[in-house]
Amino acid sequence: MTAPAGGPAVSECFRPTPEDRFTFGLWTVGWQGRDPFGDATRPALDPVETVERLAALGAYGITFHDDDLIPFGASDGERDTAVGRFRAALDRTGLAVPMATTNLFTHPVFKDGAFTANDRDVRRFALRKTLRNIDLAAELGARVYVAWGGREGAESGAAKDVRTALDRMKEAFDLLGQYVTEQGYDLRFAIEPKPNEPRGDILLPTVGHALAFIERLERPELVGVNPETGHEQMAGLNFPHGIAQALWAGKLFHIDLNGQSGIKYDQDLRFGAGDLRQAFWLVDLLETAGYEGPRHFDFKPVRTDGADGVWEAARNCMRTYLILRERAAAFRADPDVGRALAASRLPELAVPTAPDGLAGLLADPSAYETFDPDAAAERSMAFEHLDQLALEHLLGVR
Ligand code: XLS
Ligand code: MN
Ligand code: MN
Repeated sequence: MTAPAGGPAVSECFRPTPEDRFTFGLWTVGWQGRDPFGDATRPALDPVETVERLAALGAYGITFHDDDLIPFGASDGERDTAVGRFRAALDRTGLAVPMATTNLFTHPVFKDGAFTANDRDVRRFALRKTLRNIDLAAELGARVYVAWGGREGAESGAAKDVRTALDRMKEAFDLLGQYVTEQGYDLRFAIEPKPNEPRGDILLPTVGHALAFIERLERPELVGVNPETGHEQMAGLNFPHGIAQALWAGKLFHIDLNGQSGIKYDQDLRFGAGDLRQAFWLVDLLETAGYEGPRHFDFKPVRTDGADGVWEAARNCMRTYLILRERAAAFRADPDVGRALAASRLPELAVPTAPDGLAGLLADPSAYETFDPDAAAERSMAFEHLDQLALEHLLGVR
């Protein structure tokens, strides 16, 4: 993957292939640049063209909201035509559909939420809309169904009884779990947390909130998380740490990769923009922890650019991931790093604290009676050297 001396130019390296499992949402490259202050700056994209372009760039798959593919309110005939054209493009290109999701936020009917709208009729409609698209997702071979509750939230305290809303949220996921079980679908759910935008405050705002919620469900094994880089960073959180905890809990069912510069609106920059150091540690984590799911990019190509910028940004998301993968592997393979990790006592963290149990701990005088805390406090952890080694690998000077 790296440019060897006398080998191909760097621009020829880091070319993705379907084995890299890169996927994109139809709505990402398809974003027309409409924002709260301005109209679209680009024309609509045909999903068929998107499939063809992404396949040519070396992507593995494509994902969609129901309404990205089938306009809201389309007739059955229009629906069949849209799905038929899309499926034919998938067959032609070999692109997979590993994930699908529901749009429960654009139509004004969802202005107060979907699964937790105060209005019961809206909740029932939201569930039926979701179940309908789950059938299509299963038909197209998706294994993960994402649930982003963008409108599940409030702007004012009295407007939402949060404990009761969580009862309704649980009811919805229990029904969805029952449905896929009864249909025999090989499909699991991934909740996508986000702290705010479009609601002032959104329910299940972080990975931690979602993980705790999942354990209260009837079928917790069917539900995991789909964390997005920028969403955790909008809350000032460390994204690789959140991902590590999701992996630790066996709940990283899917991931949305993008870029974000600090605590502000959801920027959805291309992957690697924003906090590059967190991107480096994230790739290091995904590649060493055995995560086998898709590397899904959920970003918005900058609205200043035309189609050239759209496809270049898609290419760059994948290229940057591959560059960081190579940089992280170089960091792990460097003998100086091995020595620095040992000096920082990382191997010791993997040793259980009390392998001989509580009795052994209580019976060991070196653990307390003869332990010299002042001497232990004097040992340097040598983290500075370790961190500089990582930075230099990231910068490509080692
Ligand atoms: C919005 C979300 C959305 C989900 C899918 O902020 O990222 O795009 O990923 O509904
Ligand atoms: Mn986002
Ligand atoms: Mn997302």
